[in-house]
Amino acid sequence: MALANRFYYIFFTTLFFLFNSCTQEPPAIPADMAKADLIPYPVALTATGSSFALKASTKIQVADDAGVKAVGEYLADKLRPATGLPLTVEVGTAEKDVIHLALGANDAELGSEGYLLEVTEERVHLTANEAAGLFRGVQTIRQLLPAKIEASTAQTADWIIPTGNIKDYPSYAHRGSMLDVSRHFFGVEDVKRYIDFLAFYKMNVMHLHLTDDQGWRIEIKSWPKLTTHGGSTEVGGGEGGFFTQEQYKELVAYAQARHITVIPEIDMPGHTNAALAAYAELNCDGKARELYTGTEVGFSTLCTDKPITYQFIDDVIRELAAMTPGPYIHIGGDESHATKKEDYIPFVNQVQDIVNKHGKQMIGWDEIATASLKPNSIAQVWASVDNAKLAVEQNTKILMSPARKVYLDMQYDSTTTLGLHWAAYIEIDSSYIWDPATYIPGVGKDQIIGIEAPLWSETVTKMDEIEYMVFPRLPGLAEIGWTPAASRNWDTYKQRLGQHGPRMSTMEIDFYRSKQIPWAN
Ligand code: TNX
Repeated sequence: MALANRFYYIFFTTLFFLFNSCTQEPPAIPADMAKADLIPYPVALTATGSSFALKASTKIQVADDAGVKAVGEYLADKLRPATGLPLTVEVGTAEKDVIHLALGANDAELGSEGYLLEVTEERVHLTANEAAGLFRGVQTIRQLLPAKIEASTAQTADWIIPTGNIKDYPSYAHRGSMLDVSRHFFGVEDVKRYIDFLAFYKMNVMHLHLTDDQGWRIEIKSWPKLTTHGGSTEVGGGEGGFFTQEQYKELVAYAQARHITVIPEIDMPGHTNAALAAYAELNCDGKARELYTGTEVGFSTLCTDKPITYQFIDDVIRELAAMTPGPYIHIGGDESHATKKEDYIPFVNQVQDIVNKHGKQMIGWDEIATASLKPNSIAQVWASVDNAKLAVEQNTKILMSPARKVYLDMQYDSTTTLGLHWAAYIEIDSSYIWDPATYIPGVGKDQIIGIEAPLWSETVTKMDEIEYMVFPRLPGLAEIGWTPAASRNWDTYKQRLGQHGPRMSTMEIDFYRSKQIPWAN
């Protein structure tokens, strides 16, 4: 070839390749959605073997609806830091290079929290009946991406989502966790992080145990000493603390933005030493109690035959109900060993009326089933099968929190240094392998609104310790609440949980590395 010809040949082939590399998409990377380590596992999933890639040009397109836009912004906030991509959120319905969020799934089976997710090489299409369903579906999108997506700084990775179709909705309407902020106080930032954990596993209830013997943690403007005095210490004698009403409203709004309902609990008539220390008149003998920093239970009681007691409860419930968009107020009612049974029952009946008067439904620990419950009240079963049966006989629905399975303050085994073991040692398999619908003979799925996992905080003092007790049991409990019993399987679950190790590490969660789990690196 003559020199000039050779030059032209090289020049044009180079141009050809340059041109092609600018206009042609790289081939999609093969990926198998069926191998995705989703927790909770979806109701139905079909993989199609390819992938959708996030690129600099990818947009998040949303329906013209405030709730949908908010979910779009939430998704962008989750995906931008690690990918470094702009992921602009805009109203639109492009067919290519978009994650599209829309309402109008038109599928009654999905309910308010279900979603349909369709991933092709061209786009991700998420639909639901309500914004809550889109929010749950967005958690699936997060989990379909590489674990590094959870990093707070830019990472290098193939940002691909495997192609396929998912149809998904929860088994139980109520899937929650309780945090005891009374025995040790945890502030706004810790509770927000806890709420984010719940959101990631598609849970929808944050129950806050706001008062107990050791501390009153919610400002009540008509009874200010509850917090100024009653909130001034905690187990072990630390300085305690409390939420102002402004801070509390901020938490409720933070949860609401994640389609999570906050259930506030004011425990009574027992577990009330902090209130009895703040106000002498709430005691039968008219003498204020000393603040308490130990861990005994069952020694305190409100004076159930004094009118001021009911004035006090009415004020507290009124102020709390005004800050509570959700349907429930939790009144505790557990372990009232210092209250006579003949006083306890009329007390609970009267408190139920007060809660209803302020437009809310009452929830209480299972002991409340010994009173006359309204059908719209809820008994949270933690210990007593007899109380569960009493509730069912009264047509009252049950919230399942059996201590031997779901108590997050129970130690994993005899070597765990944090926590207690009065109910059981609860390793990951034990926590996962049970079914709420068959756990109590005579109490079936129709009588159960859902499950809730409490973290009592006698031994837990800071966020790292919360994380160690909650993880990795919470993901499994979330799966029990969401995934149909027939699709739950310990052998496949432990593999998926193992793959969540890097995800939890990226989120800087200090989790317990149980030997039962094949942790991925
Ligand atoms: C029992 S469960 C309690 C709490 C304790 C917990 C410790 C329940 C309704 N009451 O007061 O903190 O055990 O595990």
